[in-house]
Amino acid sequence: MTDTTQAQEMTDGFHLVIDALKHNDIDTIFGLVGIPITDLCRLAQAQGMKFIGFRHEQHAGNAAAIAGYMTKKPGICMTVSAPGFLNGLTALANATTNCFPMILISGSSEREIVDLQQGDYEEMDQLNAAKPYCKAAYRINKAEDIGIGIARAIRSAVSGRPGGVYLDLPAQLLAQTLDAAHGKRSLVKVVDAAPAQLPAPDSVQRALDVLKGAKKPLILLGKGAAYAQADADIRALVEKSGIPYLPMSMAKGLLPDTHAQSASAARSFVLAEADVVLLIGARLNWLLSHGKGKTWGAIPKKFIQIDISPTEIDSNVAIAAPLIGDIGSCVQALVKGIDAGGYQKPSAEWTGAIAERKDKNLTKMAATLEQNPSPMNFHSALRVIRDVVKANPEINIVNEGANTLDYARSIVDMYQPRKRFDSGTWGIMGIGMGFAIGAAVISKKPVIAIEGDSAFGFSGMELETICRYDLPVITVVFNNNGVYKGTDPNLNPNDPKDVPVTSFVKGARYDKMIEAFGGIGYNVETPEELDKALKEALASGKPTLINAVIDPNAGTESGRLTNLNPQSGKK
Ligand code: ADP
Ligand code: TPW
Repeated sequence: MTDTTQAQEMTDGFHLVIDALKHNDIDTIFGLVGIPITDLCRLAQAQGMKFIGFRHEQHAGNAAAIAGYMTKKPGICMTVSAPGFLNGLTALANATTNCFPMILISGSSEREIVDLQQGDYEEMDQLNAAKPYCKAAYRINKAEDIGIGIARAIRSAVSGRPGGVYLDLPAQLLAQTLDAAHGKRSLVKVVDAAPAQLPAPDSVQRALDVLKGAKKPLILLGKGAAYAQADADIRALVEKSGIPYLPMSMAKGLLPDTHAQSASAARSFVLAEADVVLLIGARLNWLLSHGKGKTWGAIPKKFIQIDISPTEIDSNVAIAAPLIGDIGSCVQALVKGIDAGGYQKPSAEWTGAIAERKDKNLTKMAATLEQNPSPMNFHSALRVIRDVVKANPEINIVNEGANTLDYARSIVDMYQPRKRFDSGTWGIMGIGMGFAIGAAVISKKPVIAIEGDSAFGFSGMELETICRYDLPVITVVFNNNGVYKGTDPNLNPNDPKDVPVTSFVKGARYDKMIEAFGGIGYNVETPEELDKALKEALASGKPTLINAVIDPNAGTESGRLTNLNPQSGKK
């Protein structure tokens, strides 16, 4: 070897992956280590990135997904091959279903062994396994392609309809070496990853014409609207148009839930009575009864739909005026049209009828919320959380369960955008601790995770992660001794001691779990105790779990999903 080659500076796949992420301003990795990802994560930390290590990949993936939703930058999850990858895949699929941008990066076995199925350690054809469950899947085979591969993954995750991307990194790729100068040149900075997509002028005109013809218009805000970060434009549209609006659960807080035009407390009434519905980043899926049937009443509807994905249009019912583009640009175009004149605000007859309904329902709800049954029920416990969030609107809320989800969604008002994270499009259980960790790490603000006892169980081990990173996460377990309720009978005719299919250990003390990791546990049985525990936890900023004892008889099976539950009510 000559002196010049000896002096030549080299880099390798490990460094290039980290360099490429940092080059694109990605500063956090959620993951779980193992060969060869351990060294990649060590290097990330040594190079100044934040690495958050989890106890199960699904929760690392969920944290990455919610980070993507909060920031419009893809959240990164790193796992090992086969089982680690598969554990992360649920989160990747859930992210894609919810339109959250994330990238699952998994180490993988060498192609020649996988392709001949020669039985490597944790061998799996991960690229093909991932493809049906994500927006895009790529494998990088050469170190000099790492820059372009990561750029492609980032752009795929955030452009158009956001979603999950899988990136396959065979172990030999990470070990490959490359001349450092060549490596540096191979990095790609993604320019304008999610470009504005302007709606066509005739689509805007068509939408305005439909709006102008409306007698009883309604705006539906979905989590796409929250994701878009077009908060001021959306407020301008709502307020200038004077149209009542309904937020979908994760769009709560985009405008404060206490806004005069919010029709949440008259939801069934407005869905049934409206004649024109403007959907902004909300799909007409099961969460909106597919845009038809009893929920939507007898009044014929005309829909205007703003979405970035053209194929979303007419997915369930005919859309009279599609508006394809990014939400910011589409909403701005509508506001411009309204400013131009010729638009009249909805009649006092329509807004007055809604106000009347709201008043009636709110009075009824207030009476229910004020009751103090013993043991506590969902309402009296959620009243306390509602008041704490009202006093501390910067709090992030994570929410899953059946009754716990349904009641918290309607009782706990939100005041700021992108502060509510829940079971989303799939109605999935298991997002709790992953979302809570992601939200705490990204926002650096407190999180209250409102968890059914069953829901909590899916990710409960991540309490250790919360304690290890000393995150300001307050988990409130609504403990009613079972999946849904805690009162199911044993149906086994042959064994009187058999366990009912939905029941858990009675009187379980989830608060003791967090104490094992140095966190603070509370067991509360009254609203006053819950209030005190929440306030102490907020003041301390310490990882806390509050075991809130709820009447096992409270709630219903499947929460409000009883229509999807053919057996419900037949017992
Ligand atoms: P929700 O569950 O709150 O009703 P969905 O997840 O069903 O909301 O709908 C979100 C919609 O928003 C998706 O159809 C997605 O394509 C769309 N979307 C996401 N981001 C944007 C954006 N920046 N501009 C336009 N549409 C978007
Ligand atoms: C991954 C099915 C829907 S809701 C739920 C389950 C298991 C738990 C309800 O009990 P919980 O709530 O949390 O105690 P509550 O408030 O009524 O007391 N597996 C996955 N996702 C879903 N949705 C299920 C199972 C389910």
